[in-house]
Amino acid sequence: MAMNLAQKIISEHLVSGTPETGKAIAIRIDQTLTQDATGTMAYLQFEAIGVDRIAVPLAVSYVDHNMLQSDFRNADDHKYLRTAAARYGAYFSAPGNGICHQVHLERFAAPGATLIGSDSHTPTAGGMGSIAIGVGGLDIATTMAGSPLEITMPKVVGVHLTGELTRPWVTAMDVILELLRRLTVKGGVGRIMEYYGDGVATLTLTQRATITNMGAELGATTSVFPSDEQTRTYLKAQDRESAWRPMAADNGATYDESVEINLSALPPMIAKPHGPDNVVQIKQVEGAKVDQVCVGSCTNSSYPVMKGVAKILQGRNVAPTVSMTVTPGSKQVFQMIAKEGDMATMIGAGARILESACGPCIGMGQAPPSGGVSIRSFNRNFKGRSGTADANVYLCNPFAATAMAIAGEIKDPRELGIEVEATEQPEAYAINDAGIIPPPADYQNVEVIKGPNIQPVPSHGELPDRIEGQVLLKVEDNITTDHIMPAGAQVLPLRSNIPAISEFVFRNVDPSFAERAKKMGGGIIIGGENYGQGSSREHAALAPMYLGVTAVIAKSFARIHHTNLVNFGILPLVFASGEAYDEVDPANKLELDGLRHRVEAAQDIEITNVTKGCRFRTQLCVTDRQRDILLAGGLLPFTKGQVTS
Ligand code: MIC
Ligand code: SF4
Repeated sequence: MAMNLAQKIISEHLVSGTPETGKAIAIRIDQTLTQDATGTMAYLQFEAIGVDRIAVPLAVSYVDHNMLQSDFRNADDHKYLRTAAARYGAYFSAPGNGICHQVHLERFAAPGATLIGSDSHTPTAGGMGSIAIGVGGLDIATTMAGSPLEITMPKVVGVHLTGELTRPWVTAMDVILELLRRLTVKGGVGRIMEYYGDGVATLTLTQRATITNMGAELGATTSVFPSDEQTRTYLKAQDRESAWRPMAADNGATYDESVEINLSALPPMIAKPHGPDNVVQIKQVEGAKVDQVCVGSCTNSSYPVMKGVAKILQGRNVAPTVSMTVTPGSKQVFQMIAKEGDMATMIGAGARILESACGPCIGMGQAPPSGGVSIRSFNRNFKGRSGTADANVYLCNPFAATAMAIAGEIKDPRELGIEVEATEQPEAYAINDAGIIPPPADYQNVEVIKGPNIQPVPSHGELPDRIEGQVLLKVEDNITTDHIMPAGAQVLPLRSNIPAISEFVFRNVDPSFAERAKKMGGGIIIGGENYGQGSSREHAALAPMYLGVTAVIAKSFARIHHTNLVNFGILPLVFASGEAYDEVDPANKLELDGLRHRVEAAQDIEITNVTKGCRFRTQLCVTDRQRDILLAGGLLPFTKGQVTS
């Protein structure tokens, strides 16, 4: 049978199940990545499982998120991650090497490999032809401890690319913005986006990585490109040609759904506040004064992007009322643009150069002014994520963003009279892996060092037969994990301390949430469609669990958050009918009875609304293994049970 590329790679790694849409499958994982904001929990959980050595062929622990180090906490996390990597068998990428997805692409990603990462933008490596999936930290921990990854086989969507990106001011970013415009932030849920067609060969590897990176915003499980001569050229420039293998869908392969994009016809686009799918053409929103422009993030910080930005800034100035930041994605890129004079050009034009890290993308500094307009080449513009609650954040391609930094207002860059030239891929990147520390041979002697802010992972007992609790909060559609568990400079340093971070749950939605949850001894959350979209941060499940949240009842869930809820023993229940959502109100008292039997028998779960004296039905859409995880009280007790039995 002719297979598409996703089916091929999954079949090569299949451990159990049949790769048919909707069926549970387990796959062997070749590589894992963690970053520091999710990695401390992942390694604490790995330690709690009690296995002596990491069992996957390659694990890399990156430091790129928590980089402000305004006190000992970030630095202590880095030290813990470095010593844990050495002790258990992972590579450690020190602060300064760059953003995990960019560095992984450069130094480790391989065509045909499977990668899981405790970051939602792990699919960036799909640009290399990997099946790369974002998951919660606990899934990384159990995989590092030797378990395969269980997923529900997604649909495979064929994205047929025709034409070429030859129009001025249009980049790979516009391809994914166009897909977001058409499909929305939930259009990719339960799907793998697989790119094919004549347009593919015209895209360089870093352009492909921009597209696969932001496939996360579609809610897709992952996105994948074939591996071809473009892939080989990039790997050769990284001195890794031996990792290359050609990979493509078989002739005659079919897809569950298809979409077509003509690269030659795309205009420069922009996502308006406050969602990455709120996409229009730039010319439709011209006029507003711009306060800030940020170029960088794991979506747009490659060498060709930086070179292009410098060329636009050459001989020009950033408007005096605009604060422009530029973040090179990795040490390689940083070093190369420094050596080749592009950084001097950027500095001369008035740009502020930031270290290679996530930085403003996750609210670690550079918050815009009150009510300000920020134009970013990043992937998320959720309300408040920038650190300024009332800022208006727009997302567009890095060249258009640079043009707006010069213009000082939102403007179609094609009207500015500036020429923009394409940048060639370099023949050789500046490779210096001194900061990527391999695991030592004498690992038994390594002491794992935990600073005072690093607290043990909380866990709870088996699923009870009866739950009762108040509706603590009712929220609308598309609630993000940034709403549930905010990030930013104040909260990120608490990622290794669940009791402390739990105080911030829903802080920007309802500041009294944590206090109320504690007072009520826990309770239940009601959500709309696509509840928990966005990041992979398991803290958005773990911290509510710590506050006593026992169930989330929503119209539908985003994939990673759904799994994270299960992993921490919180029931993710789906309303059987839309009206039931309308009928349940905040502070209603709900009762769930006969739970263990219903979960075991895969039955619908009836809920009594004690306050209103009525009942409604919900479904628990989980795999058989997830039922067992829920019954055990979460993935940690479930896995520990398996390791010891
Ligand atoms: C993000 O972009 O939201 C993050 C910060 O990278 C998260 C991970 C985290 O919260 O630590 C993600 O995308 O998964
Ligand atoms: Fe970092 Fe932003 Fe990428 Fe998340 S989306 S990994 S915060 S650069």
